[in-house]
Amino acid sequence: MKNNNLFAAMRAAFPEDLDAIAVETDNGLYYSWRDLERGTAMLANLLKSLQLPEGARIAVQVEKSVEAMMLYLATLRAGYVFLPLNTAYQSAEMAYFIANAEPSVVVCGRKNFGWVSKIAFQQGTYNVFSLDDNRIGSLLDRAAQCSDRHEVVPRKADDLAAILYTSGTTGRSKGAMLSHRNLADNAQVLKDYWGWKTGDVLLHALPIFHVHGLFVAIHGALINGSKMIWLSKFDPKLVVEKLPEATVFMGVPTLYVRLLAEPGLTREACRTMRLFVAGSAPLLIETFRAWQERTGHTILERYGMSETAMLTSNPYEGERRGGTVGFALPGVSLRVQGDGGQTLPAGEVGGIEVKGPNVFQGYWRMPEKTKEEFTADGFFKTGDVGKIDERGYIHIVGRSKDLIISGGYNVYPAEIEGYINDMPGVAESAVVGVPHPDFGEVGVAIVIAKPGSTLDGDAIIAALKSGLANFKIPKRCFVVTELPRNTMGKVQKNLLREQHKALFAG
Ligand code: MLC
Ligand code: AMP
Repeated sequence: MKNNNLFAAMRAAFPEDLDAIAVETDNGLYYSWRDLERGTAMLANLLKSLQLPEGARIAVQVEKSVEAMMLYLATLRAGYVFLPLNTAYQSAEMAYFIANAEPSVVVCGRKNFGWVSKIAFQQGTYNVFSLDDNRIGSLLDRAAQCSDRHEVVPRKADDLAAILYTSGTTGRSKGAMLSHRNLADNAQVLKDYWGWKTGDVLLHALPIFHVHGLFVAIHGALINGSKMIWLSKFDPKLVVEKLPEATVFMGVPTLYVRLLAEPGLTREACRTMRLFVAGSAPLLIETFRAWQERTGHTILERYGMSETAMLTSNPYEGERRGGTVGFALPGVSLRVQGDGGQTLPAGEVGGIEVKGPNVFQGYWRMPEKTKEEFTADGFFKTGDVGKIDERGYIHIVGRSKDLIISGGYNVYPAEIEGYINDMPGVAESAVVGVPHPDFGEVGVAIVIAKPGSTLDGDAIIAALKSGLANFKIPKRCFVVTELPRNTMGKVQKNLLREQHKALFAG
């Protein structure tokens, strides 16, 4: 019987010459395909030696490194479920994820080992390892003692490969469960759709705890047996310097905005490039055009989610239209629904719903929530609002979910409002997203004090910083006496957005 383990699909694409370079890092390290084979085998054997239960979750909050990527691949290889966590998450956020996912193994940076292991132990997770981005940590110490030979564990197509937490509209994060089939199918579809070919080199500059950097980028390169130039962090100067050695680059819109500010970004610097991909947030038409003018390349914008991996893409051959996310990928059914549940014709705006082999298995231990998000005929409600134009291109025009996407990271106002409302002296708050030249959109908080209390916006921001991941912190906080409301008493966030839309203009 076929082994549907996603790792097996990637391993099968390794080039014949295992001594060829698979990954080259910005700190001068070279990893061959054999290194990836051996490293993932040793880490998989370490996981195996822990005698974890079937379906065990491996929760990982570490800085970006090739070893961190190998830990992901080893988790697949060993048949367990990978749970990546943003390095910006602080203790309350980590405590929630660990309590909710009940991982059997937790891996964190050495400087966080004290508090992370305490949270893990309190939840009954005793396998806690450390891993830094310089190949130091107990994880590698232990793996070094393991065999470098390992048989890829057989997985069924629907077995879980990863759980990605995405915040919920109520403020509680939900774990999107992705299977080996979900990820393998999407990787294969993108390989064909984006014309990956022999000799491609991916310049990898994204974080590896979300769909874009972890799945779209890494799977893209590995399932094509392509080399990666691995940047530990996005640095626009370094990207420009490395572009002439690469053929493919992927980024959230903020990366493109920052690259355009580099004088070194020229047609000459992009001479070897074949493909620039953008996604995770709307790419402004000005950025799309400026890129075309400066580099001669047309950015290919695509659209996806943690729950579904990639859903749509502009064509590789054919016209890439700025301001659109292209067409549904092969195998994906996409429709735009009206309020009455009817499918809308071209040009009309409604809720985007999708179905396909890439759509997730549901939210971890939230069957009710899962049910709510699917229609009776099996379509997933994305919470994005859009339309299909007369030429079939899909446009995303808004979101029905109350969500801010800042620099490609999702921020749920409900979560931030919950924190602010719990502060002494706060009666109520509203967090809205406003345009920002660098991050696309950023959060702004508007707060009302309780009668008799005096509040200070800067102090509220400072207090939030001690509890929440930094990218979630509103960039400004205003204390006001009332919030605009409709006749039902609901806060009119659209008016707040309108009122503050020019805060960061220019
Ligand atoms: C950093 N900061 C942000 C921020 N990132 N603020 C708002 N939004 C963000 N995204 C703030 C920090 O809080 C800090 O503020 C200051 O900027 C400097 O922090 P930093 O860590 O040094 O920032 P920097 O390295 O410049 O990071 C910016 C960035 C990063 C754009 C490189 O945000 C990034 O890598 N974004 C990519 C996210 C991503 O991969 N998304 C894919 C999701 S997958 P202070 O006040 O503390 O100084 C998905 C599905 C799909 O959505 O379709 O792909
Ligand atoms: P996440 O939950 O982090 O996976 O974020 C998924 C969300 O990002 C989607 O539901 C969209 O709202 C948004 N998104 C992803 N790609 C695009 C894009 N190209 N244009 C507009 N929004 C996008």
